[in-house]
Amino acid sequence: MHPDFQSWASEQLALVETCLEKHLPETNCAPARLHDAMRYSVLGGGKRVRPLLSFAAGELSGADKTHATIAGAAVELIHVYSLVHDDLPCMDNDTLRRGKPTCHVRYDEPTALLVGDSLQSLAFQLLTETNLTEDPHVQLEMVRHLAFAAGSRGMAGGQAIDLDSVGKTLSLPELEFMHIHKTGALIRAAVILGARCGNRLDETQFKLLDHFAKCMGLAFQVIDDILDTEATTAALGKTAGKDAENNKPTYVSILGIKQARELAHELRQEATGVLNQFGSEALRLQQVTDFIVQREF
Ligand code: GRG
Repeated sequence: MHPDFQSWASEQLALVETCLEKHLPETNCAPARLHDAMRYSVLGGGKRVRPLLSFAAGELSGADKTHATIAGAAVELIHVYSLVHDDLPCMDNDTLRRGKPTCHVRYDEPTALLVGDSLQSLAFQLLTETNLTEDPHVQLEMVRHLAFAAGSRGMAGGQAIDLDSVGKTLSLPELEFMHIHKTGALIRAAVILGARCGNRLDETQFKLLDHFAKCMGLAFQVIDDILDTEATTAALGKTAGKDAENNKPTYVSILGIKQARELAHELRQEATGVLNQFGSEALRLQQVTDFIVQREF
């Protein structure tokens, strides 16, 4: 990782952590158990990739740092809600998340359900209680964008397709369609919301940025599948990752590891090609992209 990027990222991570900490309800306020579970699920864990994208896109568009922090934190809250629900027995039935017992294991299932619901509401509360742009219509568009990205035509829809794909063979376009929704929609929202906090970009540039984010979101997922396979192979000597073992189609199960790596490389090249059109102003976004595609965890 570039040393300059490392110190920049640490600074941004501290900002988003402080913002999340400040806006999550305290445990001394009722209902204490729910608030404790919300804080347990959100704080002190995760790579915070989505807020980093909001910060970097915000720098490109000349956003106020405080505003980009709020945009990134709102997207992160939706992301954590999705992880808490995804881990539930009725979905992926996972016991570990971010190196700790999952929310329903540490607390209980009804609490985990309510944690997800409450984090989703908190995201929109956060996004609406501060003026993030001079033009209120732009802020309204940010709220609409996040709502759309989280809903049935975005992340929740992608999750429905994912659940429905168990035991099925998906074609590559079908797998791509699922991931563009399940993980891609929120990655795109992180980039676009961060950028909407500034006023330096025109609508053509927003289209370019969205195309960049779409490639990045897919690259993120392909790499996730590769890392999942590699981790399972190293730990158990098996050649399929957790999702494949759960009978879910993955990029590796469909393409094989070599072609999946090639696809990740192509998507990264395409994302970089789009960023190059912004010139040196997009350096941070390039660095975050490199961080995401070179990650080893
Ligand atoms: C329950 C409505 C609903 C949606 C769930 C995103 C999602 C949809 C489920 C997550 C399942 C999963 C593990 C997908 C693989 C890619 C992914 C999103 C991994 C987790 O994101 P990271 O790597 O996690 O950014 P951290 O913990 O670093 O934030």
